[in-house]
Amino acid sequence: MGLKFRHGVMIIVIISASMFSVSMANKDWFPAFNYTDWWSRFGNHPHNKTQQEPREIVVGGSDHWHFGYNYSDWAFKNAPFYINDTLVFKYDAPSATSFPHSVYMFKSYESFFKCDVKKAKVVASPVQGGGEGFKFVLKKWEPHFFGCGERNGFHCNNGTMKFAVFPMLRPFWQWP
Ligand SMILES: [Cu+2]
Repeated sequence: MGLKFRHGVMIIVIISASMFSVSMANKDWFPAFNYTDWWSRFGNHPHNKTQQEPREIVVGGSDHWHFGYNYSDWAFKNAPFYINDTLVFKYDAPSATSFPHSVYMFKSYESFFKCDVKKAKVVASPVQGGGEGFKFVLKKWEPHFFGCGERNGFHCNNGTMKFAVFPMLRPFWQWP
């Protein structure tokens, strides 16, 4: 009886372990999510109580917000992002020589994946990216799906102007 029970538990452990590895394999769809980061935050580590300052991050770095730059890759390389960090979207206002861009936020991963701009809400119009840029503060502990809304999703799809961010709770100790 006891042996059977233990056997059953082992099977459950194996199944959940394999499910975990499946979800790990799928984590590419959400590049900004960092598992090791979770461990450093909630694991049992000695730490000092220094709160790190929120960052202001220019989306795309010196490339700013334009057609054809791989923003998913950018988000992956610049992760982790934290709550109260500010994303700065910089793009020129529409002119004779530049294409208009904008910032939309998708409500679900599905609409983000398809660049379904009809199911997204406008967070910045084509004229809001000039000067210091449009600033978006990551206030909520939830996935944020950003994309350019221009040309009915063409910039988002073909121009790879899309990325996802899951802001983390900022650690109370110094980052190594
Ligand atoms: Cu665009």
